Amino acid sequence: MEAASTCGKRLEQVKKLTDQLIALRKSALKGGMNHEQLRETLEESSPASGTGTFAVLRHGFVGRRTNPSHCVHLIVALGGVLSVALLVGNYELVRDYIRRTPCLVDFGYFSDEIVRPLLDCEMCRKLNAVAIERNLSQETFAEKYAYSGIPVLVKEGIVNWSAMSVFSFKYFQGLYTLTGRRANLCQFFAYNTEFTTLTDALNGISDERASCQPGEKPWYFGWSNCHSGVEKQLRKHFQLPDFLPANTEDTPMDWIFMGSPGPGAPLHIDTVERPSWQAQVSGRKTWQLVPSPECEAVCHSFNFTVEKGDIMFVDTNAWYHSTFVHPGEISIAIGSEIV
Ligand SMILES: O=C(O)CCC(=O)C(=O)O
Ligand SMILES: [Fe+2]
Repeated sequence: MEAASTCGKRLEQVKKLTDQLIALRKSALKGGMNHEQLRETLEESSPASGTGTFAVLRHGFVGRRTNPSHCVHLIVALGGVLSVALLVGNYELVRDYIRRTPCLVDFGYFSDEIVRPLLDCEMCRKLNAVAIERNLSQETFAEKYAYSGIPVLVKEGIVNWSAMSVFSFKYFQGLYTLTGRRANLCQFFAYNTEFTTLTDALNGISDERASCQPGEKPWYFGWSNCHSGVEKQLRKHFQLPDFLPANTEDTPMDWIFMGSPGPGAPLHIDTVERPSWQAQVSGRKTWQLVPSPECEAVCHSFNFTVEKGDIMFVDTNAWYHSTFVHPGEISIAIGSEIV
């Protein structure tokens, strides 16, 4: 726990190092390495390579597999190793170092920024607000938003979901008592909590804290569900948004983000396959979208607020994003990637 909070306090250092790593990536590309070689170098280092784990992980920095006690030394050591490797032009040094590292997912955060293909900044040029739609049709969605990188907020997009009255902290607590610790096989994002697994978070947050009683610590966490029994239960209470094309296949992986008023997810970019929708079932949450570094000169950051009943759609692989929950109800949001 101590190490985890130390990691949190180092976010500024992390940002500095990320900038250095971006510069490193640019130098490596300039020096003749291509994106493929960079990605291979880093992916080969992962014990999970070949298993598809890389593609499934969403947020490298706070992923389930993080070993927080290693992340501070890694951040520092990695900067050193990469700098030396760059100076001597020895990329194998990087590969060897990564092979031995036990802090895979923390490293993944940086490696994503280093090897992420550069974005085509046309997608965000001139954009300085989220697009707002009501009654968004499947045709308009497909034409304007599905793969354009343009984020859209669909006001009152939730139609007749019992999730709006059923989902609560207590509901999820009850749901996951049935699964036991098997629920922890999927990803958990500790964000603004001291827990390392979903079941610890659900069991460790008292009723008083869950309902934001005065003097209680704020909390916020997220997880993906890969338990089929839970999926069945959840899907009784929501459907895929109407604006998704009829041939959209269901993705089995639901993502849930839940927490009290205060900070939500810290600024990050994802490495998932596709853009995602997210429905605000309870509370009010503001999203901050920030263009990736290569687009900073032509694109802008902006915020937008998702109210209870709204559905947003954004390519979380293309925009850095963070969230903040407004005072009032706890925030509960559910979503998935489009197929
Ligand atoms: O809802 C949140 O707080 C963060 C969600 C997120 O990071 C995502 O969907 O990629
Ligand atoms: Fe994300």
